[in-house]
Amino acid sequence: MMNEFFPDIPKIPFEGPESRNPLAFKFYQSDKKVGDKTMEQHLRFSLAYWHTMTGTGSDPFGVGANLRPWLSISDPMEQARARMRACFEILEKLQVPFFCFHDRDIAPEGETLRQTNKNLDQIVEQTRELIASSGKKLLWGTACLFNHPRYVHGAATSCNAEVFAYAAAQVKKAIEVTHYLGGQNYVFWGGREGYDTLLNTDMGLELDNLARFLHMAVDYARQIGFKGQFLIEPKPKEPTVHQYDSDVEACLNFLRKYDLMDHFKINIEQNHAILAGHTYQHEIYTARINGVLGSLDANEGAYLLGWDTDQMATNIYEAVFVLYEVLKAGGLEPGGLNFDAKLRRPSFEPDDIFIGHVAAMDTYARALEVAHKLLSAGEIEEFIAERYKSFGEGIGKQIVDGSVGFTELETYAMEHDQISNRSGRREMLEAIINRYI
Ligand code: XUL
Ligand code: CO
Repeated sequence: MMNEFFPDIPKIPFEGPESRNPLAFKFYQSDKKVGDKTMEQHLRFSLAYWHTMTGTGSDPFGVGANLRPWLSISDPMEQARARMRACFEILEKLQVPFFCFHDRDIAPEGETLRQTNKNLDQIVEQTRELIASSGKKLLWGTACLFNHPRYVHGAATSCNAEVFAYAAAQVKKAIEVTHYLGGQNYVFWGGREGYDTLLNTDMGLELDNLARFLHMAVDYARQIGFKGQFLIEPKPKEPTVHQYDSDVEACLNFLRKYDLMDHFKINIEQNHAILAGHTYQHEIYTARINGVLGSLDANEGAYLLGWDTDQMATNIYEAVFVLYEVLKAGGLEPGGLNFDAKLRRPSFEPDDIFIGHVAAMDTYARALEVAHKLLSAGEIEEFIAERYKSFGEGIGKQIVDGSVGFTELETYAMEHDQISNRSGRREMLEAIINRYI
């Protein structure tokens, strides 16, 4: 490859579980079949531009520590162009088929909105060429409605109508760009759509306005022929004290109340799930049984910290339950597994980009194989079916069919009041899972 940014990194080979090479896959083989699909088709891995390319390794206590070859370029547009080329080199070497970005990750803001859009257009043209020559794809696009001070009170839920208008203009452009680059989804994470204190907040108006905004987005997308899937990404807090899209159930309530169910599915992130006091599996399961599982932001949060650490996922045990849900849902397409994850600040060398992604890709590949075996063997599913079998016969079936009410159930209970239950066997089930891992 000409003008490489990472000349010492080869295309990552598969070396198998015995390999000690951090720059080799132990489990991920893109063309390996698991059931009726290849690993690549099941997992649909995606790079998150904001963490992997634009992220500097700063934290609230320190400046950026990341060593990145494009950071020595001082002109912001030249740097943006170099970074985009580096992104495609990383995608190629890692065999990651997709990427995701916010508008402001890929091109710098200008003095005016017009200038900002011009900057964006230039990088988008370059991106389109790189997509065409590499075969890589855009999983989703989104707009950054939370970084600039104009969004201090939110964007679609700002108290200031001028901010609502500006945000609309920004999202209009971001949808156009996503469409132009063949994006398969468009994401709304409610960056600052929430409140800091109820003392200054009209929550009813803010939520109505958020719904108005999303309806306008859907209408505009259809007008320009964008056929991608719209996704909402829940998160309960951070940066605001309370984010409106706090978890999958809150999103479902919002989508139903405002008649948006036909247009939206949900993009679920592990770290957001645990901040909401749920497991990742709980959130995916809830989305699955409500028909709104759209895509996954695949990362891992620190259980001892109350904020969004966005770590690369390396916990196979948890990942098994993620893939179990994905397989039960019949897959993620057009969604995918987006590594919304950043390296720890001390992992600042360029190689860490590759080492980190290899670690996470192997985690999900291994988990996919375990989950597939588990589901094919059916031990867990059979146990659950047996546990609920009373609803498939006799009085249980009548309850399910809707042919009895309280009066009939009272008559039944009078005759059957000596009830016996059976053990839930949690420990036995956990031991079964361990046998597959
Ligand atoms: C923030 C977060 C975002 C979204 C995209 O916590 O997860 O990066 O994924 O805006
Ligand atoms: Co995310």
